Amino acid sequence: MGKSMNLAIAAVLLAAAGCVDGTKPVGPDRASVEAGKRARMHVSTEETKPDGTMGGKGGALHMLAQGMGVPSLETYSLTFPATKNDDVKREIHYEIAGVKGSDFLEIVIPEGSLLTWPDGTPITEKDTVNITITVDPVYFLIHLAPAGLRFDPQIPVELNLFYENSEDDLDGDGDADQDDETIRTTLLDTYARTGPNVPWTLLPSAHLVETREFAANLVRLENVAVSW
Ligand SMILES: [Ca+2]
Ligand SMILES: [Ca+2]
Repeated sequence: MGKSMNLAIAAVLLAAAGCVDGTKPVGPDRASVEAGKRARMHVSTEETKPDGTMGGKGGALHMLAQGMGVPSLETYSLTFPATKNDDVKREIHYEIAGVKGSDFLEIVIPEGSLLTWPDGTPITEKDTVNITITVDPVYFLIHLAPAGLRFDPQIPVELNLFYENSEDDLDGDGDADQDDETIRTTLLDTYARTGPNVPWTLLPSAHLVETREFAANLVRLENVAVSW
């Protein structure tokens, strides 16, 4: 890495720190968590713009983050086999001291749903597909691979994402009030894209506002985010 790149990253981190000061965090823990989130966004994802927002259709996309102090997930990477001949269902939960907690994700691949490999080759009844779910540790963002694998639109995959453990201060002004609730109930949605250089587009889903859950149908493996 060249000196200019190091300087660029340092400048971005300084800018991020300035952002945190400007939002009047409620305490030092909040500030350090927020700084960590923003630093991570700038340094380790290829999906962010220089201002820390995600590239979205017609503007920035704000990804929903996990709340502070919420339990970890039981796993952040899950690989499982699927065939055309069986229903496959997998779940990822939160976990506290080795005990399974509330739901984070549920995916169902119905019998007959697997259609084509990413290169367009048909998936046959003899094929076994190893599907991998990778979960972002900070945001409600999952990567589904092999990206581009297609499902029969008549028998789509069912994906449920549960966000009861999300952050409450969605607008980042240091409180959790009606403004945040309005964002959650009216703007929050699911978005998808197949790779880092492709724009995010709305992924149609049902928003169960009361239970804080999104239910989407997938016709291909891609990246899915809960965002606004
Ligand atoms: Ca707020
Ligand atoms: Ca407020």
